[in-house]
Amino acid sequence: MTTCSSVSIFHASFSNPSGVVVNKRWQMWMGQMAIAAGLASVMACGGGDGGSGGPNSPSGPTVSSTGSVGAIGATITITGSGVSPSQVTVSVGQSIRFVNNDSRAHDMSSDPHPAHTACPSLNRGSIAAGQTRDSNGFGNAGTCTYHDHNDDTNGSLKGRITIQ
Ligand SMILES: [Cu+2]
Repeated sequence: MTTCSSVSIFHASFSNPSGVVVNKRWQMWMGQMAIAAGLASVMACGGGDGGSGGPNSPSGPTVSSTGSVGAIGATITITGSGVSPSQVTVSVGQSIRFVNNDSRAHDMSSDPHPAHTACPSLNRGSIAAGQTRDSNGFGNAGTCTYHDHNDDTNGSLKGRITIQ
């Protein structure tokens, strides 16, 4: 059990009736300070569950995934020359569609390589020649960049998606 004695100390000092006439404004100010201090000590004592979002928490994705395919906001075609267009803009909740018109497979994946963690919506596996693949929906506004995981240093197979 956690001890938070400061709360009861403050409570005692203000529940003790006194014959001395105290300036009312001063009394109210002291009361507010006691409440503030009491709340602060409760919050300080209440910790210990580790919480989330603290400085030691692992950073999540830059743009979350809705977990399912949304309306197609943009179509990106892959050929032997690379991706086109390399920069597109879609709305929050929408997906992008990759059309692989090249003669080899491409594995379009979120940056950074090889973790692929920034925009998990994009990690939809290898797209065989002639096939089409839709991303999952983008869950919030932001910027997603991607690469071909099979050819991660090829600049013509990198692109940028702005979600707004
Ligand atoms: Cu990769």
